[in-house]
Amino acid sequence: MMFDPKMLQVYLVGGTQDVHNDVVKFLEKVELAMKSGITAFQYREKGNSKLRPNERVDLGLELRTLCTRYGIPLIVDDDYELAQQINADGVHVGQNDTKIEQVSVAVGHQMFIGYSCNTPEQVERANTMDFVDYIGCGPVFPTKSKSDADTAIGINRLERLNMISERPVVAIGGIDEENMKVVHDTGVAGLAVISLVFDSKDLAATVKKMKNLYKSSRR
Ligand code: TZP
Ligand code: MG
Repeated sequence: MMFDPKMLQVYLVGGTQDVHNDVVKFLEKVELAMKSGITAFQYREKGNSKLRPNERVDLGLELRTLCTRYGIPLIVDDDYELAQQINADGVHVGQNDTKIEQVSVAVGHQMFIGYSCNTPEQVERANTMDFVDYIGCGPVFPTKSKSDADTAIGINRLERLNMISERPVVAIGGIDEENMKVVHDTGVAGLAVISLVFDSKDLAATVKKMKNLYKSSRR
């Protein structure tokens, strides 16, 4: 699948650790989110995840089937070998993950590449990398979903990073129903969330609220 910045609008990130290590519940929630209109899904299995490598491949293949059925891209966090094994559309790389140049060489033009950046220097560097398709900026607000998360950057710095970036930006970290509009209004191409969707009491309604932000704007 070719990269399109619109894919970033309602970007769900998650792995079994985000659903109390319950694979069945994880797949149910992911499918409901897809039905409700998320525009991308990133498989991020880590932290306190209990899945072994072969189980990640099996689950990844189920996610591959779901993403194809609902017509949205499957992106894998960091593990480009897993991404290749499950024929993902994209791979997302952090500053402390495998070196992005190495990932780019490994995946070539088979996959699009996302890169986490949260300082002006990191964004300027990403601007020089023609293999980077989008950048992820955050955490915007404090988050409980990433144990090694950096300090929150806040709305003003997010706005500044988005202005500097020559790639579309997806904002991540602590986005909730109260703050999603101010995050959207910084001009970012999309919102990436974990707990807002996985912990929602009405997952379909939450996804629809996120979609509506982008429906009523020209982006
Ligand atoms: N990267 C920066 S913050 C974050 C990641 C993966 C976690 C976002 O989770 P939540 O629950 O939407 O704050
Ligand atoms: Mg990472």
